[in-house]
Amino acid sequence: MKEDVISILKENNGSYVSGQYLSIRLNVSRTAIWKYIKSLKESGYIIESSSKKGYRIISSPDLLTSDEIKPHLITKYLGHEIIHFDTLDSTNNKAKDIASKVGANGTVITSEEQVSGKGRLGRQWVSPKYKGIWMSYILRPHIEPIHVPKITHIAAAAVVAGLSKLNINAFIKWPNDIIVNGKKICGILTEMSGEINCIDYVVVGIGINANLETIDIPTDIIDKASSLLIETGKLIERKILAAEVINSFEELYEKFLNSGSIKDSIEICRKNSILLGKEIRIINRQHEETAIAADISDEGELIAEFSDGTKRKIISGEVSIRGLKGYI
Ligand code: BT5
Repeated sequence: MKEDVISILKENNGSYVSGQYLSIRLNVSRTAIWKYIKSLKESGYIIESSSKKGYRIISSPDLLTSDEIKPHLITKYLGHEIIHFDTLDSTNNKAKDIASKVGANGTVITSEEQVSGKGRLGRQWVSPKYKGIWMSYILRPHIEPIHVPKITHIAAAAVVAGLSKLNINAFIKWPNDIIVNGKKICGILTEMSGEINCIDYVVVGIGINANLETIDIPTDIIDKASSLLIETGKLIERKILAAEVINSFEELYEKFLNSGSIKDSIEICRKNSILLGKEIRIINRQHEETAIAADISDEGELIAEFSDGTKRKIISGEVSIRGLKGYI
């Protein structure tokens, strides 16, 4: 209901809307409207109240709600339904829960914080309140499960493209880390449910450290993790960046669905790769090898070249990649 009040106030572009009009249109009492307005003010909306004229909106907070993100979307379906939470364990878990019931293709789950944000292989993802963009997309592609890892490359390319709209130059540490000034500012976690030949749903989770400050980052990861605020010195409008990433994702994802190829995404991944040409350690369980990151194939595999000149394709998810001297 609060969302409906905000939509009506926004429809009126800063002009006054009477309490009576709101109460008739939403079929609730004027006291209820007053309570919604009070709660909206508490969550950061600046709303002017006049006993004669009613209410008018002056400004909106930077929240990851449907109302705040949707006006900036140019998508055909992605984000047309945004389900927003103040707090969650993990947006990926919530998205999987919703997808296993009715969640439509293109539904986006956002949360202001995650108390058990997840990385790959059961790792943790730090997700403090109001500081980042913690979002997951529900997708129902008609593709074979073997192609699902490609969606991580699409997401990585979409984050880089979204950041470039804000004039932020970012790099990709294949396959799922986004890097600014040598530090990780975003991670991607793609999960799926289905059978051998058929996907029920895919959930793409994207976590972007927008406005984290140094004290928000645990000391054990401070040497490799950072935020856009720390690296650029500028406060990021999370709703705008979230919308830009959603817009870029749908465009690249549609190209994939229509052509069966992720060439456009891979082009972005190659151009912005932080690994290509560098010496890397390929860590697969206990086994560790050194190679040069020679290329990324059109299918998204990392092509590693070994000292004897042989090359091998590495599939994302198979290994961890580290720079020779540290994280990159
Ligand atoms: C990832 O895993 O990078 C995937 C992260 C995906 C997070 C999103 S947020 C929305 C959605 N909902 C979820 O629950 N998850 C997704 P991985 O490559 O395994 O990296 C995890 C490692 O990154 C951790 O072990 C830490 O070392 C480091 N890390 C943890 N939190 C971080 C943060 N906020 N920023 C940068 N690095 C972090």
